[in-house]
Amino acid sequence: HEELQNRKNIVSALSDVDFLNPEYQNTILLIEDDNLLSRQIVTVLSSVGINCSVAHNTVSAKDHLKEHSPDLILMDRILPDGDGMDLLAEIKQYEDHRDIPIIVITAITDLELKILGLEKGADDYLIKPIENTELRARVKAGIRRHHAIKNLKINLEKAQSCTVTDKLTGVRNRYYLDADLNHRIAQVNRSPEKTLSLLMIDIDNFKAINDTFGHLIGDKILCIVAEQLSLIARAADIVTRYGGEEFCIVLPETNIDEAYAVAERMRENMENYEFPDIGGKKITISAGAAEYSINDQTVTALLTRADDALYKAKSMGRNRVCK
Ligand code: GH3
Ligand code: MG
Ligand code: MG
Ligand code: MG
Ligand code: MG
Repeated sequence: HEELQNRKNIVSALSDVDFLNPEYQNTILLIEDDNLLSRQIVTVLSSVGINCSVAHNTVSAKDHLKEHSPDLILMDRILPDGDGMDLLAEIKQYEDHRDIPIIVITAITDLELKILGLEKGADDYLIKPIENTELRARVKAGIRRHHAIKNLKINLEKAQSCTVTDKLTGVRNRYYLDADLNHRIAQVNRSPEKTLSLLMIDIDNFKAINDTFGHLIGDKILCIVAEQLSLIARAADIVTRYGGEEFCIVLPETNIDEAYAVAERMRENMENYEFPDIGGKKITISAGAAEYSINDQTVTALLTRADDALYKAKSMGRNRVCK
């Protein structure tokens, strides 16, 4: 936090760099073999709070990119050990570096070469001799674009994880379950030797918990149950909240007997768990297990059989697993 504050202070002290996002480092990689020119560029950019790392050839540029992800790359067209255009094409092939804007420095004003560079992924050009104000402006614009893309990606990831996560318990939601099951069923239909099972789990007498201790405590207990189910679930199993106080668990590569055993472990674990929010009182669950059969064909058919088994467990007195 202190470091971030420091960086914010430094950034705001430099009047010319108000465009910089203090959350980011603002580092660029300069690939340039001409010492005089690279010194000019480093001086000009560092005066506006942009840190340059300098590579003098393609080999050291590639080494740098193995360890770092700069906000922008500024590269010379002709390098001692290769063509800058080839290096450019290579950098753009890597997923990790694809978004980094690349500005090519060239003495050649030839139109065809410029077009070739753009086709290989260059984002902008600087023509030698480099004019300091233009250099600053183009680098700033490139970094700004890169930051915008970074922010978009972060927000997109957040949005995507929200749509598949249950807000209360943090486990996957029903939307995710549907998509995942459809995908897995299609897989089993293609390779019938594969197995797939499903558990439908419902908390016993949960209404009484809410009535006795209130909805907020009820919510807390739902979170703990989700956590405990996830604890017993194996790495490949997918715990989802199906709705209310019901959980659905997808068990890939699992037959009905193994599924029953997993459910039984979950049931037993809950039976012994002392809930701190209700004075160490215990809560039980009932579960129905079903294995996907090629006759099911649809998600609904499989869910219905797991639900039927759950209903059986409830009618046989709760705190049990049926298949
Ligand atoms: P059974 O053993 O037959 O399942 O009895 P039950 O009381 O658990 O079943 P019922 O379906 O009658 O009640 C489910 C209760 O779960 C009713 C509802 O208020 C509660 N519930 C559903 N979703 C939530 C939630 O998000 N938070 C809380 N606190 N309670 C919830
Ligand atoms: Mg050169
Ligand atoms: Mg019920
Ligand atoms: Mg219930
Ligand atoms: Mg229920």
